[in-house]
Amino acid sequence: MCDTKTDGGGWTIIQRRINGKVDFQRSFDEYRYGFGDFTSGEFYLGNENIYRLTTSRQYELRIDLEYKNVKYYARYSSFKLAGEKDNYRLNIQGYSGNMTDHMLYHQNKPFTAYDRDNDESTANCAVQFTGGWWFSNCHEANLNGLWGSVAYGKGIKWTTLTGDNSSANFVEMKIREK
Ligand SMILES: [Ca+2]
Repeated sequence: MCDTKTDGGGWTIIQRRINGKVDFQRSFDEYRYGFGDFTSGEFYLGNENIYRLTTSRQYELRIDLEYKNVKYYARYSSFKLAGEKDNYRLNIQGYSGNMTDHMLYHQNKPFTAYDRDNDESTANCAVQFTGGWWFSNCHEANLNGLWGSVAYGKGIKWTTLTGDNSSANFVEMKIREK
C-alpha cells in the first residue's frame, strides 16, 4: 500500500490505524510476519519485511498522526531495523516535523511483544500497556497501542499530544528509499 500524495509521494506504508478494526494485541511472531489487510484499512507490514527492505537500501520514515482531528507529522532521515537475531532492534535518527521527537526514547531498543520480553522494565511493557513496540522502560510513543483506549498508557500514544489517557485517531508509518 502506497502513499503517492504526501510530501512528494513514493511512500510504502508499513503501519496503519484508521478505524480500530484490526487487533494490534499480537504475538512476536505475528509482528514478525505482519497482520491486518488493505481491505480493513489497518495493518502492520511485519518486522521481517521491514528489516529486509531497510537493510538493503537506505530509507527515511514518516509518521502521519491525527489527534482530535488535527494533523501532525514526524520525519526521520534514517530508519532501519536489525534482523531477527537482534530482535528487530530500531535504528531511527534525524527527526524533523511538528511533533516532539518521542522516537528518540525508543532509539536502539529491541522489539517486545506480550510473549517476548526484550524491554528494560521489570515487567513486560506489552503486557502492562499494549501492542508490540520497541519498548524501553516503557514508552513515550506507542503507535501500536489499543485503539481508542483512555486507560493509563494503553492508547495509541504520542505523549506530548495524547498524554497518558487518550489515543490518536489516525496513524500511518511509511518509508521511502533515499
Ligand atoms: Ca521486561
